[in-house]
Amino acid sequence: MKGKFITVEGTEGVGKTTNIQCIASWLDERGIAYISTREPGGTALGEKIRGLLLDKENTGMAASAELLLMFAARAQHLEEKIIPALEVGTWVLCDRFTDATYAYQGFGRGLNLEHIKRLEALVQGDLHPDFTLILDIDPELGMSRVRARGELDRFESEALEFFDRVRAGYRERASDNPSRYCLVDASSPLAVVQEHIVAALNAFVGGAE
Ligand code: Z5A
Repeated sequence: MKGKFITVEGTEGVGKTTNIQCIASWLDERGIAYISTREPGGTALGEKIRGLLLDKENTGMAASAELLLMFAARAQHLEEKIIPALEVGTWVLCDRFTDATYAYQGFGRGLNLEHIKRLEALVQGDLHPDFTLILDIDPELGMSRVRARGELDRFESEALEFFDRVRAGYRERASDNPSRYCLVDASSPLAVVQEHIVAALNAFVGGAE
């Protein structure tokens, strides 16, 4: 029996970390075995790559280098952690995955979406998340939350227009494939956001049974 693969996405400060805890509690309540992980990162090698990607000193990083580093970290993550877990029936809860690559490197940086698709096929084969939660927020509000938290990383230092394009990318992907994605308005109070998330998870499990 294969585990289910759940991913959580959105622009900066949208509340992924906060709401992943809500999903983890939902899994705990049902006695579902899972691992919680993140991208870029999730393995020792992946976390080193994450360090390179987020380091503000790497201002001159080419967009294509950024893209390849994302997929390098992902290849390691899949082989070392995600696939072995799914194969023994453990669910995987992942903070960002390939939708982020389409949104940030594709829509945000303007890289060719067909190139991303080819890398996706090379690295993942036909493995895709079963359910993707996209937390949606006006980037200006998200960035005000992030700024209140402290120092900004290389991505967080981008202009608002960049995050507008990233957001548009996520919304387009969600509307193209409504059966896999659930788009939740993340500007609402946390309790309301979490009510929507729990309803979406219940519907996902109901549909998967
Ligand atoms: N990236 C990429 O470009 N391509 C890829 O393929 C992948 C990633 C996989 C690192 O990701 C970067 O990698 C990311 C995209 C790029 N860009 N950046 N930066 P990350 O996920 O680690 O970084 P992040 O998006 O900045 O996540 P974050 O900073 O941890 O934010 P968050 O998890 O979404 O938010 P949070 O920490 O849960 O919440 C932020 C604050 O808002 C916090 O104080 C909360 O208490 C508050 N909050 C949350 N929800 C609410 C509500 N509903 N109301 C009020 N306040 C709230």
